[in-house]
Amino acid sequence: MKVTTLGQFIIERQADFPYAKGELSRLLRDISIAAKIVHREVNKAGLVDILGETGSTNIQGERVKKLDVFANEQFIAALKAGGEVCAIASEENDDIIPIDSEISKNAKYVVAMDPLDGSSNIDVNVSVGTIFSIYRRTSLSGPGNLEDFMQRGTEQVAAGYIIYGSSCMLMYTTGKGVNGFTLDPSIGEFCLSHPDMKTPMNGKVYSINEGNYLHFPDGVKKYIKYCQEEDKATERPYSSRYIGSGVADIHRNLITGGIYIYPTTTKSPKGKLRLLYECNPLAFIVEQAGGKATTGEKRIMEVPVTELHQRTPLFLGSQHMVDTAMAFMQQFSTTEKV
Ligand code: AHM
Ligand code: MG
Repeated sequence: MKVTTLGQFIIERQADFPYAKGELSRLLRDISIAAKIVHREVNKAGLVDILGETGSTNIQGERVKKLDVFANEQFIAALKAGGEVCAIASEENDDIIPIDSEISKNAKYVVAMDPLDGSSNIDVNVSVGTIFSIYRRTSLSGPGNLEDFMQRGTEQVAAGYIIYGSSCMLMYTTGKGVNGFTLDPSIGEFCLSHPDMKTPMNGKVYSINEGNYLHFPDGVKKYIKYCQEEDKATERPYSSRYIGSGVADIHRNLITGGIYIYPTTTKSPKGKLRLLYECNPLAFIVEQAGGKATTGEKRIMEVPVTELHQRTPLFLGSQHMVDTAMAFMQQFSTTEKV
């Protein structure tokens, strides 16, 4: 059986980007290196009681870091060392990180990322993930600036996520479909396991934090009730599955078919999730796999980006399910427009 590693695959696909001269390939490689390091630490998270509590000093005399802080530092370090990006935006940093170094002086890209999404799940041994989004810079030279990130999701040149789950997987797209790689720990390589991945047009899973039910827009409440009704023709009721770790919920739904919703609530009137480094990259992946991603009203990737940490409601997954949920939104929600 032929095994294709991520490195080989990227080289083979480089011809898709004749103008990119390998920079994008190197950037993806830098991300995969940080992912392996974070994977190693996530795997050891349960040992923290033995090796030292977060914030304490471990046996080597180093401060034990929270994993989300550690992940942030690893990705930033890998991207800086690679020299292909001129600025980074991260969920962990209030402001962008401009990069001003000799090796990055010709860098063409900026990266927005959520280094460890769903980090409340680490302490309970549940999957977490990293989400990343790559844009071509709009500034001309020098370190990147905030404006470089104020681009719609449609301008992404690549996006992906890593899921630190029962296996560690890296999924990415450059706008020519989605390919998934599973880390083989025995050789330390991501190997192509899900080539040209497609998501089903329909599914039987809905994923939403129903604890917030009373605070949802009417359209969402009605859609949830629709999912729960008995109907043979559409194989309802659907199953409710919510891990509370976005990458894990979305990854499962991508494979089996399903819908993930994080709507506006009366407590979070703009939604909870972030447009730049959560919703846009996930939307790019899901669309490239044949699914759909909207705010409940319009396409996520066309929402103008005006703030680094901008929030948006998200309806994402199998096309038919997203269409149905949007129809409920249109019919029942008149006051919650975003
Ligand atoms: P985070 O970036 O602070 O981890 O928040 C994002 C996470 C998603 O992974 C997950 O789907 C969602 O927030 C869960 O939120 P809630 O606990 O409100 O349902
Ligand atoms: Mg997050």
